[in-house]
Amino acid sequence: MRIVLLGPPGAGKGTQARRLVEEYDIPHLSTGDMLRAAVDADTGIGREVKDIMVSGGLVPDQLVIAAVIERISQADAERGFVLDGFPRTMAQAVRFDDLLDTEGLVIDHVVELQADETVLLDRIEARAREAREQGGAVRADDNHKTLKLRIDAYNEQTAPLVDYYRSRNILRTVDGLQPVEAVALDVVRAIGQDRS
Ligand code: B4P
Repeated sequence: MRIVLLGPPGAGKGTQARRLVEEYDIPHLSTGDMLRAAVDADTGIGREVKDIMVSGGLVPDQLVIAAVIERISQADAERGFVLDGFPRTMAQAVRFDDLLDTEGLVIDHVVELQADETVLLDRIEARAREAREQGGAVRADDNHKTLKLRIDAYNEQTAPLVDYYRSRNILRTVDGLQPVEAVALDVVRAIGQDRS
């Protein structure tokens, strides 16, 4: 089972990906988490992407693609995966399809989580507030100004993927404005429809 979650920042991709990991016993591949780990560990890649992430931009395609290729070559990805935050550009999508094709594989399901801008801002601010209250680290990109830029990057570079996957009839859209449990039910139902 190879699943891609699409949606603007804060739509709930990470939240729903963690549910799908439990539901289908497949690994969670979050390019955001991978890049944040590289920044925290101060690796060469981390130093390269830090400023881009803080500014809300997308990191270069080649770098993200290489990280995903390395990750999906690991043994646990043989049984499938849920991709959260990748692909995010047409170049990433096409390269990923080519890569899967060489292995005789395809993406089985793409689920788009829809949510409007006001809710995204509320959620991101709530996450930052919660982190502060718990004495934890607030994500460097979880603030009003950067969120605006992340949403612009989504609209310009990622939103076109919706039509790309729709034209291949593997896209299902779910209302991401609902409570987490309701979104989770709809996501599993959307995937189930495809399988029946
Ligand atoms: P990501 O880490 O992918 O961050 P995201 O899109 O902002 O988060 P997500 O949609 O997963 O929201 P979440 O579930 O956490 O990317 C960060 C940065 O990394 C990018 O800006 C870019 O610079 C870089 N990057 C990553 N991948 C890349 C790629 N492929 N190419 C180039 N650059 C890349 O939810 C947010 C909050 O909402 C949480 O607090 C959650 O609890 C809450 N929430 C979720 N669902 C909810 C619901 N239904 N109701 C109420 N609250 C909900």
